[in-house]
Amino acid sequence: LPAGERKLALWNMGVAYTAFLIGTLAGLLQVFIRNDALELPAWLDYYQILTAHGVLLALIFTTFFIFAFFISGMSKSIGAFGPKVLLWNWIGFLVMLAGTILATVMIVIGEASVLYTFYAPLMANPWYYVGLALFVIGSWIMGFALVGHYMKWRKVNRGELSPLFAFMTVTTIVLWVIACLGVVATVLFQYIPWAFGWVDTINVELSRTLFWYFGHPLVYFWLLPAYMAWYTVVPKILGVPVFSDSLARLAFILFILFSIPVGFHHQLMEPGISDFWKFLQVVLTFMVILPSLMTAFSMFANFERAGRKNGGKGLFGWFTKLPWKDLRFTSIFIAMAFFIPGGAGGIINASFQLNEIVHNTLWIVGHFHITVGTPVAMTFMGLTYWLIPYLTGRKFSNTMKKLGFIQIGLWSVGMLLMSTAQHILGLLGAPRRTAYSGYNGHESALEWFDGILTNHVTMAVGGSILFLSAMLLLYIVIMSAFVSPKAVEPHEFVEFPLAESDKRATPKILENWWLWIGIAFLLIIIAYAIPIAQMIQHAPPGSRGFITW
Ligand code: HAS
Repeated sequence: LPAGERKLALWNMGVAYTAFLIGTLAGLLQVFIRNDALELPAWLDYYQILTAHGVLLALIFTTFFIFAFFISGMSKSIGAFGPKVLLWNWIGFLVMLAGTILATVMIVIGEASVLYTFYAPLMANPWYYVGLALFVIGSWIMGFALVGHYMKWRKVNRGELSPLFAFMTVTTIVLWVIACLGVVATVLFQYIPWAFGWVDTINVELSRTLFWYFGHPLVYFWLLPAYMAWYTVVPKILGVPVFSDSLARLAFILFILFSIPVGFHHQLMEPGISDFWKFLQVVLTFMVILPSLMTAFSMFANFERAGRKNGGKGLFGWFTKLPWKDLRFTSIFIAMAFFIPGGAGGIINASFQLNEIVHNTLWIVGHFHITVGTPVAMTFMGLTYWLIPYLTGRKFSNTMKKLGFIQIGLWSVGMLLMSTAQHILGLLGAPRRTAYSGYNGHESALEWFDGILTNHVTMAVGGSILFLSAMLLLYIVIMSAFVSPKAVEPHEFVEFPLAESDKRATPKILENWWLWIGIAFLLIIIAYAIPIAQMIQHAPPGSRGFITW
């Protein structure tokens, strides 16, 4: 890659892993507080740490990492950035960084203990919302800069389908921009005027709805870059071409269509929305499961083709012939395996009646640790092992590979313990987001739960193993960014694995953006227009609409 893109990607990676460090530390404190093993000093609050954990890991780490991956992959697949694209990427990066610093400072000084979902009526210091707004604007600038680079490629290569990596990057950015419209609307027109005191009240139901309009596709903004690695990087490591170019593109298009008009499945227990609209969005949620099932199908096809190519015989013999000694593959494989229960849990959550059992319990915390916390995070780890040395031109030694295996092993065991305990505790009724000591007049709610897997100690043990794994990962990151010797011989350079994708049979209509964006908006209007109008109409006087001056 040219030096400009390397530097840009490395800065994004640097911010991502700084957030990862603070975020995982907050996670460690979290499990100890819930276990009553730690009493916080008066200046530090349970909700403050929970907010830091969620914001830094789920929002900041992921977004900066994703842009590091996009920048490197776009330059690799469609060519070097022009000076304008580089400049706008830097501007976007700096705006995003400014927003991150502002929001983080507000959390650290205890002015924004409102959790990563920042629902009203909890109110943060207004500058926290300004920080969030800057973060989103920065990400849009970077996103548009990358789309500009893509459009230039298309102009030169008129009538041709773009390389799969570029297509998937643009899809993810389109999804992100449409999704952010909800959070931008609520932050700019509801939270900022309310938190600065320009208005007295806020329409809570509307703000929650606009948040979840954004909040659900947000999870696909995390997932799709992981899927990009599964579709384009994994086959290369396996030594096979992409299984089906058109299937991969169709799966991504389905995410544009169905990932947004589904936010009500986070609000199934809320009284302000009628059952009809909830049910409609439950049906649409089941549509968004399809592209993940298509992805699972493609992955098994990759494995079987690669395993058979390597001499695997019989029905399952190919399984043993996969490159298990390749850290890049094994970490992503485990990530995928975690997504089987992770996805199944999502289907349970989305089933209207079953949601009553799991909503607002620790089950949900278990669910997102085996979706974003493992399938996504561990795929990002699998990318980190080669992407950083690739960008810095340093060696990735055998010792680091061994440490990498220990790291992913620890992450898997830690996550298995922690998330299993969380799922079971949730089914037994342990609430999420609750500081237990003194809960509901009890000395401690911990006494309600005992047993091996239904114990908060198991959760804390899992959390501690995860923290150990995170520190090991950071050691590998620092070594491959600053310390490892520079590669000299050709075989010492780390490659950017990107598989061949045969697009001769792929229908051109799949890259007709206006068509898919148009249908996406149509579905959004069908799913949201009437319930939002009702929320505005039925809001108590004084909080009707966005701003009541
Ligand atoms: Fe979710 C809540 C429904 C996917 C993240 N979700 C959350 C929250 C987060 C989150 C963070 O309907 C909490 C929000 C909060 O703070 O309140 N979720 C779903 C559904 C899916 C889903 C239907 N979620 C995700 C992903 C996330 C994520 C992905 C992050 C990246 N979720 C819900 C619902 C709630 C919810 C409700 C609200 C609950 C409540 O009441 O609050 C689907 O997208 C899942 C589809 C996935 C599959 C799996 C396919 C499997 C694959 C792996 C193949 C494996 C291979 C390896 C090839 C159908 C692709 C083979 C290996 C072997 C060993 C055999």
